[in-house]
Amino acid sequence: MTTQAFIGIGANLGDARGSVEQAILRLADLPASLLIAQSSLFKTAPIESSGDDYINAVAELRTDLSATDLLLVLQQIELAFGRERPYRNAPRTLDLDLLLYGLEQIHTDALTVPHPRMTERAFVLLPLLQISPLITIPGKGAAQDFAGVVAEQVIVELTS
Ligand code: PH2
Ligand code: MG
Ligand code: MG
Repeated sequence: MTTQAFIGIGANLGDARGSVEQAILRLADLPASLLIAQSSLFKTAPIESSGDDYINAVAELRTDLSATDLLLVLQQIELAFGRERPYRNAPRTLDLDLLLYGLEQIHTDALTVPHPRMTERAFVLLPLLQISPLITIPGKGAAQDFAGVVAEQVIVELTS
């Protein structure tokens, strides 16, 4: 299990909370991978998106999958949850974003890692910091240093 990877999880269509909880179980079942940590679930206001509030979380894996193979299995899980893409940032049953893949910086047509907007979004940054307070974002620096940038965004930790 060679590479530490972080996955951003989001949903705001259908049973969003159930979908995020089920998605974490699916991540725990991925081949050649271990689920190391999962954040709390958070209720968050849509950012550049419409529809209901989102449920968001972040999961940490260790994996032997390549970044490309990890992306493919994440997309398969999204499809299994009925994900459709009618337009950019449309409400979604499940969104699984590869946020970080070790210290790699990846820029291909299919994949940009670190996720380009992760330092601007409380719904990614705060769950990430909850499970990995000292994490560094390659090319950007300590994740903690961006907490002030997102301080105005509405995000509520769900309990039980
Ligand atoms: N995802 C987006 C766009 N906007 N807003 C919230 N609150 N949570 C998300 O997961 C989210 C979003 C694009 O993936
Ligand atoms: Mg996303
Ligand atoms: Mg996505």
